[in-house]
Amino acid sequence: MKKCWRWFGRRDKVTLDMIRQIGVEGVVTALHEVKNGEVWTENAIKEIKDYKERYGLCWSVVESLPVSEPIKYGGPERDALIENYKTSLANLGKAGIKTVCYNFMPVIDWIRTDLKYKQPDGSTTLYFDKAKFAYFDCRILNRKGAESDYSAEELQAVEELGHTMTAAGRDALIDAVILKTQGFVNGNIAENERNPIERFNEMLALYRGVDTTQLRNNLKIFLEAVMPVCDEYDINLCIHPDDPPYPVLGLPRIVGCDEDMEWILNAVDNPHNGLTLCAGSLSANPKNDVAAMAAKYADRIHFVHMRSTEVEPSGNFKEASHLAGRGCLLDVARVFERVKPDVPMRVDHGKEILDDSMMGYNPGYSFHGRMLALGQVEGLMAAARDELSRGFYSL
Ligand code: DNO
Repeated sequence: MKKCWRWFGRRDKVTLDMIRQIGVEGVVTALHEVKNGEVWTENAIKEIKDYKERYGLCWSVVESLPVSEPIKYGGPERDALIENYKTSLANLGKAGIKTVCYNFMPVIDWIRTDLKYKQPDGSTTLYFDKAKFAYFDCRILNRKGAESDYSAEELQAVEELGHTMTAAGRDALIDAVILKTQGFVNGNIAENERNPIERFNEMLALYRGVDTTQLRNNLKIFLEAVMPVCDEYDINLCIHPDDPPYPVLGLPRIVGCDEDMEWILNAVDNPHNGLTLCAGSLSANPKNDVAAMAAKYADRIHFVHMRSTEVEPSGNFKEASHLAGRGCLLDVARVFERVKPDVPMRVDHGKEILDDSMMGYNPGYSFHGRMLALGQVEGLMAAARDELSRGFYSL
């Protein structure tokens, strides 16, 4: 696998000067300052590409070229927005960028309830607490009918949280779920949004009546429209799994399990319609066998995210060490080192260790934590390559 690193542009506190010292071979980035739905111009693409090249680093993967909401819910602006998407893709193609990651999650991208969950060793990690999320849904968003999506135990936990939750605790939850995590990944809501709840509820309302079948149809319409551009420029488009990989807030989510992947690949059977194998997102569903998915779909996987989670019996989960947890990253490395050794890969969601917490890095995108993870993953890759050179493999 090719060792890449997600970089959020010039405002990222992890600079290109830092990452070129730690063995990174390629950069994963996006035009973060361009609003969702607007065209990525040839000039803007060239400017950022040249900037990276001045540091001796190439732009390996776009993450993400965001798909705007009307494309996902099928609004009247869909056709015009798809045209913009095609123009952006063509402009990337002209610049020689061949791997583009995106997702198709309605309204909300990745979700965590705690961004600094304390570990016994003093580091912090990201955490998803189901009861807190249910509280957010039922008591903060006050979503109509939300209660029917939760079990009696979960509703009981919401009730209990209602007695102990402080105003600061509520604010921290809103900050984690809506502002911080969405803000820096080209989400719909900016980090400085003054009325996040109102804005969020308006967005949820756009999806009234959109179920799994409808969302799948809308993905198919999108893919069929953009594939000719991908074919012309040989661009591999690769959809990122849903995180967490199941429906939330009454919204359908369609990239969470093996059956979903199969559906997507068959719906538009073109090698440029591919997947991002995010071992972390997929591992949060105890039914998913991540390494088996990697082996099964390797020919259509164009980008890999190496991270892992530990899932508790309640379904709560946290980021695990890259050497542990349900992601089984050694097996994932075994698959790709054997069948796709050049696939771009980045580590994801490192812990905050040492002075990371003081540096203002984006949640999950610490420097030291991710650097440690990259070192661990390099070790896994070396082990997998060593096995191969001795002629044995298990997956
Ligand atoms: C979270 C990331 C996601 C991912 C997008 C891809 O940290 O893995 O935000 O970049 O879903 O579109």
